[in-house]
Amino acid sequence: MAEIIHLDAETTIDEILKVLDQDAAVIIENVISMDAVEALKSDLAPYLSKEAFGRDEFTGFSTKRIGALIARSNACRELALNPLVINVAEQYLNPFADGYQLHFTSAVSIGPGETKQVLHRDRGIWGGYLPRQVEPLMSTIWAVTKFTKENGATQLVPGSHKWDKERKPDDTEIAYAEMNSGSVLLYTGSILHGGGANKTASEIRTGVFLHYALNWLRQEENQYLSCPPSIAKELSTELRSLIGYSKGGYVLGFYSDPYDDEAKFESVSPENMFSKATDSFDSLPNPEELVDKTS
Ligand SMILES: O=C(O)CCC(=O)C(=O)O
Ligand SMILES: [Fe+2]
Repeated sequence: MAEIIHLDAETTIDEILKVLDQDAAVIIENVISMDAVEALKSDLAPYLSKEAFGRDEFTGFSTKRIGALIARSNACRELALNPLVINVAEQYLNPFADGYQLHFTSAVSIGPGETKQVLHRDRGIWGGYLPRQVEPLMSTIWAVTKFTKENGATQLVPGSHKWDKERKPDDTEIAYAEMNSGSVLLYTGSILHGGGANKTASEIRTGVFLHYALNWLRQEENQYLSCPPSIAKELSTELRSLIGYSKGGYVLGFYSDPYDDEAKFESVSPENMFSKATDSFDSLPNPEELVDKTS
């Protein structure tokens, strides 16, 4: 039977990256306290108590999904900046971009009777245009409740990031992300995975999904609408930058202030919207280097 490797929260980033390279999935146990788990539960409860069920087989008719977690939950804001995860995301994605961004936030509650989700690779959201040698995603699922095989723990196929597109796993190659609440599953955009079936009579499996992507890709969840400037102004500069209110490299993601009749704020970093003193990418230090990178 396939297994997902479990490591503890003291494991070095290098060790975690080694397992991610080999399997494309790893569980880090007991990363956050039970108080932090309770805070997540209470932030999410008002939304998960609504009838937010999926609308098709993929999203699941007995599965609830709640987004906009940075706008809606202080506890999720903290999770998004968890130092261990941020370090892994930074290093894992580093070969493919000069930065990374929060790409997707969702609380996913799989209810009793849900059937297993089709196995897929999350990188498919970009429609198959990305070359396979580019790894676009380092994703997390934080266990808010316990994850068991019976209640819908995520199915994963360790090593399938290296498989040909056509290869399908047999049952012995599928592992389940069984973990205690407070633990986190790290997995990449190229691994075959899917939600598990919930065969229990009354247990609900809830995870908080926070996915990190290369900064030159379009985000799956539009962070500027899910967390508009009126809310983003409450966030730290670091978190605002992480969700996309920042520039990637020289010009990626700049804006010009449409309300500025004096045209003083042209082609500036989004951070300018919150602090007029912080445009640090104003000038091009080395034009030749930029030209070199484009060819
Ligand atoms: O709920 C899960 O465990 C996985 C869900 C998933 O992979 C997805 O919706 O893309
Ligand atoms: Fe997925």
